[in-house]
Amino acid sequence: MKPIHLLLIISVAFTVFSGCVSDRGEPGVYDNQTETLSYQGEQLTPIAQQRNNAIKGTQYIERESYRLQVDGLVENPRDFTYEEITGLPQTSKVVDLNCVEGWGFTAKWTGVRIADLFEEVGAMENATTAIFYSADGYSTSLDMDYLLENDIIIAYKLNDVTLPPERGFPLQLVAEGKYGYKWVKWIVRIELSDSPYRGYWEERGYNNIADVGGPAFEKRG
Ligand SMILES: Nc1nc2c(c(=O)[nH]1)N[C@H]1C(S)=C(S)[C@@H](COP(=O)(O)O)O[C@H]1N2
Ligand SMILES: [Mo]
Repeated sequence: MKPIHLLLIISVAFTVFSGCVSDRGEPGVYDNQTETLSYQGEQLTPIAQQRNNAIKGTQYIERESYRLQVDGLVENPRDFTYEEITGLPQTSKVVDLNCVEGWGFTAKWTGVRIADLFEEVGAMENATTAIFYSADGYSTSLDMDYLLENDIIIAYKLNDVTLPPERGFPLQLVAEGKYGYKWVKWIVRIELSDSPYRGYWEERGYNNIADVGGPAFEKRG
């Protein structure tokens, strides 16, 4: 091979390779786990490039003492440990988070189907709303029908790494198709109810439906 050809091959290879690296960045390492940047042919946003948003900053929750309380209109109200939740059947999917302020990202989310959790506690027939409460005092709600029909999951992993504290460890709701303010982080309690509920941002005028692409605000009065 002529040296000029070798040079050409090297420069093409370098351009292609460095292009990949500079576009997407290196996969991050979180708690000794390396994140995934593609899944089932879809490109994922590196965690370092994902924005986050919270009313009172990061909440630091300890794995050992953590409990998820599930109560309200259920046959068997109870607490779940972190191990009990991660021991339930596991599901992964690629879902976009879209904040109502206009930014968003794509990630792989892994966790438990909320339907499986409700099965554990025996959700009552008359439960129409699930209310989610967080360690920072944040709350939001979603219709039971929406949660069950869309196989909505509560995630404990993001891009194949354990949710970092700033991203909601131990649990974040993956509210597919809904604006970011429905994606409650640091979940500590789920209450099933038979009446509508307005969470932190919804109480301040944001739409309680929160469909991505739909109106951000709601007329009330
Ligand atoms: N507990 C809690 N969850 C929250 C919030 C919050 O302030 N507290 N902010 C919400 C909003 S407005 C958005 S856009 C998303 C951002 O999620 P991310 O940090 O995973 O990107 O978190 C949502 N979940
Ligand atoms: Mo948001």
